[in-house]
Amino acid sequence: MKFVLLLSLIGFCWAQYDPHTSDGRTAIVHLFEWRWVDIAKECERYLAPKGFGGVQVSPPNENIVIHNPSRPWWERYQPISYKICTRSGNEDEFRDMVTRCNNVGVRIYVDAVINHMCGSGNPAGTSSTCGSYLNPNNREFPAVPYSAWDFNDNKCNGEISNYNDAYQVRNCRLSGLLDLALEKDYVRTKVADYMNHLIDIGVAGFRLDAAKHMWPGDIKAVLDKLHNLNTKWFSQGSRPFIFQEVIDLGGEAIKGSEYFGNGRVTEFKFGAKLGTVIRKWNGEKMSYLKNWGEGWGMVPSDRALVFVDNHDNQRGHGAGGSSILTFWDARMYKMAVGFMLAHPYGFTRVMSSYRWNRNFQNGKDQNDWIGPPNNNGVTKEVTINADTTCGNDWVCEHRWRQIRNMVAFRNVVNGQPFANWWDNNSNQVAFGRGNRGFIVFNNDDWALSATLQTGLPAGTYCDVISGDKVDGNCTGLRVNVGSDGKAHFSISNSAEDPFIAIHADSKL
Ligand code: AAO
Repeated sequence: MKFVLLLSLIGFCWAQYDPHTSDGRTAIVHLFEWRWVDIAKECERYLAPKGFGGVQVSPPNENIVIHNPSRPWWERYQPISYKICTRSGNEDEFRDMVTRCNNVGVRIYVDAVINHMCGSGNPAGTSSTCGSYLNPNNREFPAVPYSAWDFNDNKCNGEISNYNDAYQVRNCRLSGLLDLALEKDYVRTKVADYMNHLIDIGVAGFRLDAAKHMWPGDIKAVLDKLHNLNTKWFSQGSRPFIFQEVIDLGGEAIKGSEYFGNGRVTEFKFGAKLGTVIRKWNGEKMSYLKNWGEGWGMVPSDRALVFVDNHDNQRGHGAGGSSILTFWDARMYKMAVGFMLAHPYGFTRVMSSYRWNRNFQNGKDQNDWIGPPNNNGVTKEVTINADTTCGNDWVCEHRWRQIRNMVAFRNVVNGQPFANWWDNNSNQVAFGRGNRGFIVFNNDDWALSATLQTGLPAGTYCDVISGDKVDGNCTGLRVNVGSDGKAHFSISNSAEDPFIAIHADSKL
């Protein structure tokens, strides 16, 4: 009996659903297209001190080099080999990043592109980030090596055209990308070797790109071949954290739940619906968020990886549509990210982007392909300005005070129950997390003025949205909580950030 209990405890703590963050840290950040040398520095100078749990990095394996358009971000989703060799850096730089980040308690999660290789229409040659040969027409990738019989063309060599047909979605080509035959043990072994190489270096887990386009059983067969995490940083027997990119907004053949056995899934309803609510589209109101999470038809919290926007839907790729909020809509975006980080649902990922010149024609951004800030294809350094924001067109949303402080809020309230919900039947809402934190939003077109039960101990707290607690003082608003746990809040509808958040560590 005791043994069974112990086993199930181990299963819970060390399994593929656990991100293995240190000190109970609760959020990760996607440093989209960053170089490994910049991520290593960011772990040490910012992410560790601010309480971030980890980083999702762009695919580290060799990819095709596309010249028309010039070096798009999406070339990294067209693998040529499993050498660690991209515009983000080489294997030495990758190893150095993983070591330095782990040493300060920040984990690295790799975006693993294992469903396919490059697009079928690309010419043969050596246009790849490490110079490896490719011949898409013959389906030859000698640097792996893969050849014609390692692909699914015998099942389907056309495009996915019908998302109501699971067979097509998993055997045909996604956007013309050559679809690997993951039912073959040879292919599974090559993929697992790549992932094990990364695990041995010290990564904590993987985002499985295009998981919806792979059979859950094939993914499981690959995962079963994976090593435990490196015991230099992780406890014995730890399994890699797995989150699978499965877009399930409802109404298609494939359901996110089919993938729960393998790990977590990306919950795309989260950002699409939260964007609709904060934009007040379709008659949505923040008061409806009272039962946010499973109550809105989302997957169970302990199976969800959640985010407001991702690298696809912030530029019109993937799914979610026009309701998705991004840094371009900064005021609403900060509220959405603040809500996500305050709410107990799901494991949270913050997006960190670069700026590009958008060019909308008939509602579509013609520049949705533009790659990271660069000089002739060489990715620019992430420079840090005197005010701690980033230069060189790196947006660094994760460094925005409101977002960075809400990551800290989430850590402080970790494990505390959702509590003390209040709303005005419209777009003024508030809720707390046990007796550790409280947040109030005003997304109405009129002022908020209310005395609310915060659940917090009496005292003076610094609002972490308008400022910080510095040397025993608040640089922004103060909130006084009485001995009955109540506090008065006033939020103008024209405030720069119409929300207030206080927590145990922001108390004076
Ligand atoms: C590039 C070129 C292509 C070219 C290809 C090969 O753009 O023109 O044919 O190379 O030469 C990224 C880019 C692609 C790029 C690719 C490779 O986004 O443009 O192709 O790299 O360089 C589907 C997948 C999902 C995928 C998403 C983009 O299911 O896995 O498309 N995301 C990942 C990555 C992404 C990457 C890849 C996969 C490939 O995050 O960056 O692509 O490695 C429906 C389906 C979704 C489907 C979308 C879009 O969604 O449900 O599964 O996502 O369609 O096809 C409403 C619906 C919603 C629907 C949505 C859009 O919201 O409710 O269900 O509308 O119709």
